[in-house]
Amino acid sequence: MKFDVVTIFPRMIDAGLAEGVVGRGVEKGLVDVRVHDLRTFTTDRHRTVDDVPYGGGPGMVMKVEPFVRALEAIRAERGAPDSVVLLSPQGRLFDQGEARRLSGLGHVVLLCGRYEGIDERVRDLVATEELSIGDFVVSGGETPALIVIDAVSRLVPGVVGDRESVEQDSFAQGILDYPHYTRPAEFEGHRVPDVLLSGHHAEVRRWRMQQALQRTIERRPDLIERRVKETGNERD
Ligand code: 4FN
Repeated sequence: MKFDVVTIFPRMIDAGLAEGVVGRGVEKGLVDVRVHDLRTFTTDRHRTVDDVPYGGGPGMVMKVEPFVRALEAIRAERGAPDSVVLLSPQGRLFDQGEARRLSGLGHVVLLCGRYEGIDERVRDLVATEELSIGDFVVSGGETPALIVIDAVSRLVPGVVGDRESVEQDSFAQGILDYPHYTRPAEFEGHRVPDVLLSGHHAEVRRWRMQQALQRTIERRPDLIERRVKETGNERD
């Protein structure tokens, strides 16, 4: 799986990929991330990536030309990507379904914004789709890009170890996780539920399933609704 990230803060992406499961996937060569400093695609002495907004108003807008030149360079070095994603609050909401879809592509480019916004022609001429990680204000597209790389890379075979992938199952099924406990069995009067200490594996499985479903219904009924829509069945 190939990613190219276009950003004015390449070290933010490097730092985010240095550790953890995805970091190991990168080391193993299963995930190939190349980070491109947008400023290297400028042509003026000051390496300008932003300018004042037409029509006035506060803040600065990212210029179109550096993004176009970045994509030309990526196409030349790495071939035509399957998708060019602009990370933006106007995008479709990124969810596990979107992660699964992107993981089926071989080569994805991620464009990160900064300042007040990006010249609309980046959408029209460079991006092929637009994704948002959620409804909140962030300072730039870099942390959203890292989230997308993380979620997609986990679905690339071999990136997540066998042990971790078992844990992933309940997420993949689209419901919340059950409560987890480890030693000690009692901490400041808070005891681990007896069933988990009982050694009755079938009982443990039942309890976990019940807890996971109860929590999902109480805290995220929308996840159950979505499962009904996707599978026509909230049981399996
Ligand atoms: N954000 C909102 C409304 C208006 C602006 C923002 C906002 C970074 C360049 C975009 C935000 C959220 C999810 C990228 C937010 C995302 C961004 C994302 C993002 C700097 C301009 C900006 C109504 C959503 C709160 C700043 C709502 N997923 N502008 O955050 O890039 O990917």
